[in-house]
Parts: sequence; C-alpha cells; structure tokens
Amino acid sequence: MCLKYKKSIFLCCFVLATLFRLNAEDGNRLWLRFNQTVNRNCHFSGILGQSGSLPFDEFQSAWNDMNGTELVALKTATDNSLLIGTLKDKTIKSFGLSKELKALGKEGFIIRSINKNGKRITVVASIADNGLLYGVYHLLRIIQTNRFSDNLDVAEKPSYSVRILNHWDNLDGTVERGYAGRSIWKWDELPAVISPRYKVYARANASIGINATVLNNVNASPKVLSVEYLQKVKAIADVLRPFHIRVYLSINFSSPKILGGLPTSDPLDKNVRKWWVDKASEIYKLIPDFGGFLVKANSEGLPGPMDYGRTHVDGANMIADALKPHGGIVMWRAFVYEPGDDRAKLAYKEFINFDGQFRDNVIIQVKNGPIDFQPREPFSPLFGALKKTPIMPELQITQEYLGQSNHLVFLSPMWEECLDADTYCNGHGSTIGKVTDGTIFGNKISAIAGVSNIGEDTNWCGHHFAQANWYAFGRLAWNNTLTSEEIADEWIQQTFQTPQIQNTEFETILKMMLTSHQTAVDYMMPLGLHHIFAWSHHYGPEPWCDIPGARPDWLPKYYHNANEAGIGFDRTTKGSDAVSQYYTPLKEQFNDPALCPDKYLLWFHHLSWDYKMKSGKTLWDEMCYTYDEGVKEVREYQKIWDKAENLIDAQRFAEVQSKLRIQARDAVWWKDACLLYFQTFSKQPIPYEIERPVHDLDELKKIKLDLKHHN
Ligand code: BDP
Repeated sequence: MCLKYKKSIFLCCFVLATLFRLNAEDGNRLWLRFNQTVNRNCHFSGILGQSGSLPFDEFQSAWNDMNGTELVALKTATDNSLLIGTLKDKTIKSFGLSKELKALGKEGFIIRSINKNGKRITVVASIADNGLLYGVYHLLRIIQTNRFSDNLDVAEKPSYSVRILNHWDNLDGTVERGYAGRSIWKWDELPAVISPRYKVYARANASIGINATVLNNVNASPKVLSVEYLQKVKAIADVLRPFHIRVYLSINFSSPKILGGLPTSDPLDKNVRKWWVDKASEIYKLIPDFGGFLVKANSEGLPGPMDYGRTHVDGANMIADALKPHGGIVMWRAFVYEPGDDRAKLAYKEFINFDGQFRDNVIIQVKNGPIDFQPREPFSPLFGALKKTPIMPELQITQEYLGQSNHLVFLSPMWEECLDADTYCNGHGSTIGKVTDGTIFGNKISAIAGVSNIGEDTNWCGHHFAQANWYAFGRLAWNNTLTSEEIADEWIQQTFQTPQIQNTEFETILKMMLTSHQTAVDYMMPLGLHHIFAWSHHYGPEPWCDIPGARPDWLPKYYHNANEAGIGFDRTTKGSDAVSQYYTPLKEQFNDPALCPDKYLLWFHHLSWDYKMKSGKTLWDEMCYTYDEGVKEVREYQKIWDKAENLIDAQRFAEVQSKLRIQARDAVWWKDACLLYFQTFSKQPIPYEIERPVHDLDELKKIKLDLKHHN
C-alpha cells in the first residue's frame, strides 16, 4: 500500500477515535452533563449579572453546553431574561427581597419568576456568593430535569451548616475501604502539580451543596501536619475555595510526640497544648479558611487521651482551644468500643456522661448505627441522648458492607430511614434530622458527614450507580427532608440524558434504585442479622468465620449467636439490655419480639427457629424466603436493565449489565452460604418452593478472596 493511502487511513482512524472518545459515555461527567439532545423547555432572552463571577460563568458555560451558544449579556432586563445577583445588584434590591434573603443566610437563595413593568424575569438571588452559586446550580437542576416554568418560586437554605465528605485516603495514595481506584489526591505531585480533577471535584460537590471535605483517612498519619504536607493541603484548599469548599484534616492524637518530638501527647501537658496552639496558627497562616480537625481517638488501636488516663473531653477540648481563635471546629468521633460489654452499647456508655462538658466548637460525630455501617442497623441511641452537645451523623457513602463497587445499592432510603427515625428524646417527632440540624436543640454548629466513595476511576465511584450515592448524600445534607424518590428521579434525569428521558422504562430504573437497599439487606443479612461478613475485606459472607485469637466482637458468631436453640443477639432487658439506651416507647417496642419491627428482630432478640413471625411463617422459613426474595429481586433488576438497552448509551449500559451479573451471582452466594450454614443449626429443610442451593457449604467455606482493595 502506498504511503499516501496509509497516511489517510491513519488520519481517518485518528479522527474516528477522537470522535468516539468525545462521545464516550464513561461516566466521567457525573450528573453535570448538559447534553444538547434533551428538550428542556427553557428559553431566555439574555442574562444580567456579574460576568466573570463564578455563579455567572457557571451558568453561561452550562447554557452553552445545552444550547451550543452563550446567552446574550444584557445591561437592563428585557422580557424573559435571567437575572443572577446578590443584594449589591440594584435591580435585585429594587425587588424588595432583602428581608427574605437575609433570613435565608449566606448559603440560602431564592429563585423566582418576577413580573416587573410588564417584563417577566427569572431571578436567582442571595446575600452572598455562596448562596448565589448554590442558586445557579439549583436552577440548572430545575432546567435539566425539565421542571422550568415562568412560575418559579423557590426559597432554600441548607439543613446543616457543615456538609462534609470524609475521605479515608492515605498519604501513599491508597484509600481505606475505597473501591474506585486510588486516591484523587496526588500527594507526591503536590503542591507543584495540580491535577485538573480537583476543580471538577469541587464543581461536582458544590453543585449538590457540599461545602467541606476532610482530605485524609481517620486512621491518620501524623505526617499530614508536617510543614511539607501542609503546603500540599494549602494547594488543594486554593482550588476548592472558589467553590466554597473548606478543607479539614484528620489528625493523629500522638502528633506532638511523633511529629513534634515531645515526650508525651498528654492533653493536660503544657507543652502538648502549646504544640497544638502553634500548629493551628501555622495552618491558619497558610489556609485562612481552614475548617478544623476530625479525630478518631482511642478507637481500634489509635492513640488518644485515655492513653494518659484522660478522657475524651480532655482531648477534644484541648484541640478545640487551639482552633477556637481561628474559628475552627473539632469533629470528635464516638466510634469507640473497648472490649467489655455488648459492642452496640459502648459508644453510648462512654459519651453519655460527658454531655455538656465539651467546648462550643466541638461536635460529636456518630455513625448512623451503634455498631458499624451494617447493611441495616437501628439508629445509634446517642442521637437524642446528648442534649447539650451537638452531634452529627456520619453516613458511609462508600459501600464497605454493601457490595463495594460491584453491587447496585442506592443508599438514600437507608439514610432517609435514619434521618426520619423518631428518637422520642423530646416527645413524638424528635427525628434524628431534627435532633442534629438544630431544630430541636438550637445548636450553633450543625453538621453531617459522608465517608466518600470517590477515587481516580474514570467514573469516579467504580459503579455508575454509586455516583447516585455521592449525589444523594449532598442533596440530603442540603435538605434532610427530601425523599429518596425525589433524589433518585433528579439523578436519573441528569445522569442518563436521552430524549426518551420521560419514558416509562425510567420509572422501572427508579423503582430498581428505590428497592435496591432492601434487596441487598434481604440477600445479605435480613431480619436484623448483622456483621456476618468475611474477615477484614467485608465483601462476601462468612458467618462461620473463626480466627484464633481475634477479638470476639470482630467475629460473626458474636453477632448471630446461632445454635440449635435459635439465632440472634439478645439485647433485651434480659440480655445485654441495649434496649434501655432508647427512649420510651422505643425501648418497650424493641424489647418485645411481638412489637419489634421484623427488620430489627434478630438485632434485639435471640429467637427459636420455630418462632412464629407476624407473617405466620416460622423464623427459619421466613429467613429462607427473605434470602430467596433478595436473589429474585436482583434477577429482576437484570431484566429491567436489559430492557433499557435502547435508552442508555452503549458503554454505561454494558458496564452496569456486567456488574449486575456479578451482583446476581453474589446474591446466590450469600443465600447459599447463609442458609446452608444456619441450616446446620436449624436442622430444618429449606422450603421446597425455593430454588435449591447451587453450592456446597464446604466449597463456600474454602473461598478466600484476594481482593486488591482488601484492607
Ligand atoms: C470500619 C472500617 C475501618 C474504619 C473504621 C472507622 O472497617 O476501616 O477505620 O470503620 O470508621 O467500618 O474508623
């Protein structure tokens, strides 16, 4: 073949490859797609606002993507124009919105259709740039989900003042419980090289209202506070700042000793206190809007004040004092469980006596459940119990215990269940949402944390649908009364933008998302079972797991207590009495198997295999049917997804299809492992209507996964 032909073939291939890449639907654009293919029913004659400001430019750039052209910048309002501005803008001032805007605060905003001198104007307004940016993203969300009208009347402010991601990212680039590749923070290149992803990350977070991030793992290396690393942290903070995201760090309590060379890290030691004061000043010189510290102390082997005979109050207050002059806060974790009593009771027992003793810039960070991010837990009884100390929920976005990045599990319904749970601490209606967002206790600081599922995978989260969990965390942190259905609907419409977006097939995808958490609970650990995972990596089932010498409360048998008499953890007044950590009427409800909701039954009770369930079935039969239901549901999801093939781009369709196949196989693995193992105690047949196991128990017991992300 002559050279000329070779060259043109090469050129054609190159152009095709480039085009293909441009159109590749690899999930990289998250929910911020702004495709031109969708009719959104929104037309503006032009835009007024401060060109060059982030809110203005963000709108223009999205508009450009959606329409292929920028909006005409106007000097005065014309009919059907868009006005974006703060109270500094004269026209906005003239609308008389000032009182209302001030009440919404710096992060709040209004989006309103206003008629002025016969002209219809859509106004996005706030008292500050933060709120304006959130307002613009909200308007874009309205447009993207085809809800734009000339009758808009939206006024919003966030439920929590700190809406924070917790990255469990290590300084060596690995991510603890991360299933989407390595850390996005390139510590070895920083501060000289700034990855372009930092800005995309900032935009994505700001678009859903996240305004804070802890960059490093709670199992923190003292090195993060070194001069060298603080320069790197500063470089990240500089990129995130325009998007109103403040940076926080996890700290190691022994830093004064390990990093500072002091003989001790005792919180009552003068030199130790001074070390923290100096360290705080050093940080704030570099990062004036630094947010504060997250602390995991005296937990899972990490150092803490108790190493010196001091208390959590001594430790937290020392650090709070160092941050106070700069406006920083301490998020002190209540994830502590020294061996002794029932693990579910330990955090409450430890912290209840400290209520009211913490400085006013300390907030206690509490996982949603009393044990550890299980597929389902009742809420931690610390919510509502601490009345004089602000307390913040910690949710886990990364799916450590929920199929990691292989299973499609939309977590919003689980979080909604937690935020809507009634603690009864102030009578009926004292939901966790209201207990933590300041509604009930009027606390000065309010916050909510989500353990991030972000990594350097092209699609950010490992599974396309795991992006929905990041999205849902942000939306719930902004508005803790949103329903999972609203959130999923928004996410689907923005993420899979095709002309058929309103097609009924999307309804089935919505249903799949909304039921997916219950489904995972059903095939993993229904009826209140918990922590029957494989050792350490927590991916598959290992209810038989026994590691000689391991802490009993790290082993499944501690939790399921299966024997010939029955199964479950007795936490009633006759057992560990964990029920008494809840307020009336919950404690009475949880204490009585007849009143206890089925979903928590084996969390609170050890019951015989023949126990009669509300459905009329025996406990053993109910367990079998529920595992089977979980498997059937995943098989149903496969059908739903396959039917949507024509509505979804080829790449994302194929990737999700292949993950659903893994999930279906895993669901069978879970069902077979748990039923065959528990059957050795129940000694009863698996009801004959149910699909028979396809594995042998002995084979299953031999499975040892060598997961790359094993940690
Ligand atoms: C557990 C994780 C462990 C974390 C710990 C924590 O298995 O990797 O370090 O929680 O939250 O869920 O501190």
